[in-house]
Amino acid sequence: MNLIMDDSVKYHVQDDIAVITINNPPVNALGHAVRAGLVAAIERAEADNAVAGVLIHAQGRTFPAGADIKEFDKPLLDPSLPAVCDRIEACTKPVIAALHGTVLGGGFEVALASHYRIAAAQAKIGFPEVNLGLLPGAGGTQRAPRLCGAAFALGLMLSGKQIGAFFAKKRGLIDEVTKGNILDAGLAMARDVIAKGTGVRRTLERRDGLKDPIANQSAIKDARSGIEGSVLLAPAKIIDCVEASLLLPDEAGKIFESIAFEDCLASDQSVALRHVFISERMAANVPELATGKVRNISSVGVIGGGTMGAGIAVSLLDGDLDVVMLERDAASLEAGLGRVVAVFERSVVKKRITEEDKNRKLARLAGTLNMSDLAGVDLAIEAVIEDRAIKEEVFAQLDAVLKSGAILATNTSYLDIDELASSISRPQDVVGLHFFSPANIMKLLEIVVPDATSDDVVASGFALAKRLGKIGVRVGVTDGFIGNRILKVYRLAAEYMVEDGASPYQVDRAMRGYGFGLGPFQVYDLAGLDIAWAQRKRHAATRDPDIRYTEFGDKMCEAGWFGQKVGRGFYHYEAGSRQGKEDQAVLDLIADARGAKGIKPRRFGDAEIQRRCVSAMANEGAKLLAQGIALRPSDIDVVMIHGYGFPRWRGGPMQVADQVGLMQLRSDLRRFDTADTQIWHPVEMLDPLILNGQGFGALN
Ligand code: T1G
Repeated sequence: MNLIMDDSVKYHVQDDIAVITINNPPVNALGHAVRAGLVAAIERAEADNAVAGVLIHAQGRTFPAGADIKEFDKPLLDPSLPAVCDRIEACTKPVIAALHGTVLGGGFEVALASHYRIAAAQAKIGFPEVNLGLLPGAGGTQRAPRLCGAAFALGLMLSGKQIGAFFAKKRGLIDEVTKGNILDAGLAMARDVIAKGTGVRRTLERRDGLKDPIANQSAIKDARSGIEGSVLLAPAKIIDCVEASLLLPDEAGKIFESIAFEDCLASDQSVALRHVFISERMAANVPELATGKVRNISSVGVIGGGTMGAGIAVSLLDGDLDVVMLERDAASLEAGLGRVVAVFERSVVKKRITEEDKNRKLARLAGTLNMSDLAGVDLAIEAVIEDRAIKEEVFAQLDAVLKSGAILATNTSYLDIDELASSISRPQDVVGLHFFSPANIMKLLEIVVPDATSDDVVASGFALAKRLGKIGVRVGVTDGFIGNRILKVYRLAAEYMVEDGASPYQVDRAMRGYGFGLGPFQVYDLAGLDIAWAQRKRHAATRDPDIRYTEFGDKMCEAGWFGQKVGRGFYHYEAGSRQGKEDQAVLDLIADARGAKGIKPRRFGDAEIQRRCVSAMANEGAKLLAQGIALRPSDIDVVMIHGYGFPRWRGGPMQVADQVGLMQLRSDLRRFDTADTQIWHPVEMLDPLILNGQGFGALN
């Protein structure tokens, strides 16, 4: 007898087993229809005398990968996921869950609420809720510890990491693992359970993981000390819930969990983290995909084997692409190839890859001194020094040798790519691929689209980003693209405050307190003060004399204080140490610079420092939107989080502006704005949004 609930949950009886099939692509998220379908199916199976057991499995690439994240910002419809899990667990006939793909969050909670679990050998299991500022809110914090103990459950829930099926079995979370077809194996397990008459086996009634209360209590203690000082809400709530599973009766534990879940769900942190999850995926939706045809890229020429060139080569080899590195002389080529080999050797030592993996990847790497050896590549990426004349020369040579249809990419961080493209015969094949250092680690890739570039090339850029495991963000041509343009105003905000009385060390502390790993002046020391100095000098002739200019940075560079690489910048570094010490000489230099301008220093509170920096970033973000450089506000958040260390749990400068409210943002900007600073002058586009009671989110 076949009964269709709706497409997302199907029900049929095979022999005496009710087979419930979840089918909600792409990842069988447990949206409302699936939840309602599951409850209806369980009730149908229970009422059907021909049914002796129930099998839950999923079609497509995975068993449910969790609750539907896109439903969290809407009123949640019944049945809730905790209710679905309770209904499955309460079923009077044994329920077997057959797991494959990435069984995550609520998906694994459905499995835990089932009475038996079998997984495909390749299946991955995990509780990634903490990455969304949430906790396993459908009984996971109560049921998991009963099977695997508090320590392992906490490890899974606080890390958000996935584990393999065999490991999950070893830890008692899974009963069986099959190398065969998961549906067949699930049916076989159901028949076996029915035949043996082992019946229902409710996880909440299990005590396998609770046999050693001492160990469980110390796991709670260790976990608490492990998050000491953290501002994140979810990890603390997770520990509270797992502790509740040890101390409270079943129902009370579940109620405790659901209250904690609601607290997390409503928190700004979770709203921000969910925004980031969706924004990371939305960034790939660019207009050129509708018309652009992705070109095949299997071989890539990398011009320049310096830090960036070598990192890009590693990333391409990790993407199983063939790479030819070109350098201007044998010594540079040897050094460039050496850098690539060194990265893989370090990964072998750290057991991230095997010796075989390393050899397989390096077998795809070649080096050359002859541009003509790049004639056959599908893509060429130049990563030579940031000098326009040299880059134009490289592009001219590439234009002369590359096959028709090859893509020419530049890794420039600042230069005008429209000009670079117009310097060759095929501007339609030019694109900016702005990697971030270290290029084999950083997930962000700014895909810069000059005016003449074809949709095929843009679409190919995004396909490459996906292949390299990067998050591609579409950017129009402007000085500094999205990230460096916002970094520039962030730095100006920090420098203005220092000239007005704040210490660079206080500004760094305030921004670390805000959630950045490093403050702006520590980043200056890391990157090198001379880089920005060279840029300021490059723009000196065109600088607007009416706009405020702080001199203390130039004075430090004139003194040779370029940062970590010379042991001295805003901080002083002992030989071989990356830990900077505050330096009175820097404070004296700044005080002299103030004195020279007659500036009477004033005090800044940390909150004002944070608000001045973040509001300047959001304002610049709005300018980038108004100029059409950025497609949507969420792209700006993705760039700042993945490229510039903006704290993920705050969601990015545009998300923060929405949480603060654009009205508040505008009044802050008006308060900070002065005639000689542009960075806080409110952008006009704020007004209509405020008028309509909207936030930047309305533009996503
Ligand atoms: N809800 C809604 N949509 C989802 C989704 C989810 N849970 N997971 C993925 N998608 C969409 C995604 O937006 C994209 O859509 C498409 O699926 C492919 O995803 C009560 C509270 C599963 C490992 O956190 O980690 O359960 O962009 O591009 O790289 O305790 O997606 O194509 O339109 O990422 O192969 C817990 C989140 C939820 C898992 C696949 N679960 N997902 O990675 O593909 S909270 C998660 C992932 C919860 C309960 C709690 C990954 C993936 P589009 P993709 P992928």
